Amino acid sequence: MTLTLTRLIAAGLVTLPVAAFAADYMAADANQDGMLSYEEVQAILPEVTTDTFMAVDADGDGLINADELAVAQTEGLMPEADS
Ligand SMILES: [Ca+2]
Ligand SMILES: [Ca+2]
Repeated sequence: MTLTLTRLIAAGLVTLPVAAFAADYMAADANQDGMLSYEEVQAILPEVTTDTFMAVDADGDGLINADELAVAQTEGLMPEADS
């Protein structure tokens, strides 16, 4: 059942509601350094503003690491990852 739904979504035949949207953070990490830059986040989540990004980037290094992402998801700043 799940596999069938996945295939329909992949084929563009089924569109999930916005609330069910899940980001693929692994795919978003374009340079595969294990962190997400603002540009990488924007590629999958264009609605994330610089203000949101800065709020998520707790240590202010300009990159979101796994810990910062986990906190952001808990606080609802970023959608849950697609796993
Ligand atoms: Ca990266
Ligand atoms: Ca950071």
